Amino acid sequence: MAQSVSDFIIDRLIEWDLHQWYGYPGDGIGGFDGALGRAQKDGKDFTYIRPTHEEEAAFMACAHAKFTGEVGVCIATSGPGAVHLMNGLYDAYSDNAPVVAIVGQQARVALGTEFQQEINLEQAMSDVAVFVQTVTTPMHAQFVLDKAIRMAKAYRGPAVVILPVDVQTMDMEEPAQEHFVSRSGIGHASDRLRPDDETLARAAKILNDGEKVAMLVGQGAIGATDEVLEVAERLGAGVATSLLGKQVVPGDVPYHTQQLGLLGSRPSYDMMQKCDTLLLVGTNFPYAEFLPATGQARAVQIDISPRHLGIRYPTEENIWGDARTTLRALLPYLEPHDTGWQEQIAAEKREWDAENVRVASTKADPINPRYIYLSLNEKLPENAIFTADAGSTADWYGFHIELGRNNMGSLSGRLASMLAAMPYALAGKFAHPDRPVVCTIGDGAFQMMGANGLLTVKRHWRDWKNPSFVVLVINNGDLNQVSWEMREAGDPRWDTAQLVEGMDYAGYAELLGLKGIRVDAPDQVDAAWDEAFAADRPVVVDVRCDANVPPLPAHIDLEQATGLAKSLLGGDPATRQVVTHGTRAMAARLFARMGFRSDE
Ligand SMILES: Cc1ncc(C[n+]2csc(CCOP(=O)(O)OP(=O)(O)O)c2C)c(N)n1
Ligand SMILES: [Mg+2]
Repeated sequence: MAQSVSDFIIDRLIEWDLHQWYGYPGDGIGGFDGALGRAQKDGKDFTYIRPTHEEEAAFMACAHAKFTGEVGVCIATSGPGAVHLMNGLYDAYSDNAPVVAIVGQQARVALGTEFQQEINLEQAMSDVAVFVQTVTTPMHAQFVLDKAIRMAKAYRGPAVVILPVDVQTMDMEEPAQEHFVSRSGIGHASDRLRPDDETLARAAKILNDGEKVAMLVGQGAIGATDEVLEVAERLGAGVATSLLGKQVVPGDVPYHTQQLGLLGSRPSYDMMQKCDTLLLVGTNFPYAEFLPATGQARAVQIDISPRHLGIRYPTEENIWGDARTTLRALLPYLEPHDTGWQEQIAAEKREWDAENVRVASTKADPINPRYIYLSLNEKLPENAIFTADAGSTADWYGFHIELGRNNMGSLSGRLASMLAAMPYALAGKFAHPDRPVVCTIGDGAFQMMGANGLLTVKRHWRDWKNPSFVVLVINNGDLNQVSWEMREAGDPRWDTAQLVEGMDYAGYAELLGLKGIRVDAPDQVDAAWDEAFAADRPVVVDVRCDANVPPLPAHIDLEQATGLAKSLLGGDPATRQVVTHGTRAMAARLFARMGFRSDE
């Protein structure tokens, strides 16, 4: 049988060293699906996972890219399948993750005819895709696929290959050496970009002149942990990380103040307010109010994407380079600094840690969600992969989880999409089946797609080398993050929109043959983690949490406090509890700072 265009694409993906694909079938991608089935039978070197929704497939491809550094691959049918992919593709776009989507389309003759399941995919995808192209003939397939993979990697985003159904089954043709035809090859260019010496010397001069250097490190520095630490030590700097860059700096580094921003720490905030020099590494942190004032700090930025340089703070030196190579090249130029500033930051961080423990230990009804994370942080296996969702789990992850050198962690960052925690966790597991995975997700997001994700767990967990896959459901009966956002904006929470219908999450896990652990009281939390991590199968830990514990930032500004007061006066049904627990939490912060336990 001659090689079809679909057979060719499958072989070419493998030649590009891409072996983990996520997809969902349909007749618009039918010729490709048929080829996939044959290729699997022939033992070709790829794994095709079909989750229960195309959106999950796209998030899984994005997370695969994040957890491996490779290009993620997802596949969907034309029309509705393609549209379902889009949220995950936007996630890849937003977090600079390279993904290739292979999307079916109706036959070429049907384009623009309003045929069933025919939409203008090039137009629909054009906002999200770094490259989008329809394959028009067999000869065209090689170029389009090669360019898509190359563009995804080079521009760190989703590239979309649209494959009309009639082209899918045509015999492949080798691109000819003739007018109009491009013959393409395989392989990415190295992105180890070493800046020139003059640039490095200018940047070093700024950093050497600084007496209070703050570093803000993002996901662009993943893989550069040693270099980040060496530079920080040399400069006597404190280091804050973005949420996506959390894993770059191990939690036990004393001057790592963890995150900056609404779900960040006070020492991160204070460091930014007091520093005289700022070094941004691989981060596109957008929140101006948490960065130094204009003119307060001289700043240097390092980024692999030139479009991200100089756009968040008036940086003096913008260095186009990858974090690892650039920091390595910069080190010989850097002079040793006094460690007083760094020690001061470490002392503030220790205080913050103690305060956080106290705040997390305050009473709640029935369980303080912060305590769950505090305990989880203690029990987290050293090589676990951690995911959080867009709700309050993102706050608790920011406030209470410190990743170690061998941990990885991620979430839908800039897009901040609900439901991503589950496909992220699944992709983490498929990419690293020997590692424990912890998925933390709100009950709202669990009902959106987490429950479906568990069916994929049910289908595959027996194939995993290490079956440890722990799903924490924050069972608060509420779309809590938004309830708090509403309160801060001065609107009372309203049940019609905010209530999450209760269900038995642990029971659901048991129904699927997994393990379910129900936690109703604070004294069950620690033991629940021990049980979950010792289990011989995936586990759902269903914890009944208090929805009235505020995910308070380290600093509540006057506007937020006024909004909260207005919302409570406006008839928020939980006013009493919010006041009780909110006050308790605030009091805990104050008492903690003064060295008391709030419940003493
Ligand atoms: C796809 C999507 N829809 C809506 C939102 C807005 N949103 C952010 S958090 C949140 C509530 C999440 O509720 P839940 O998953 O129960 O988590 P909780 O905050 O209660 O822990 C909503 C509606 C979003 N970020 N993404
Ligand atoms: Mg909830």
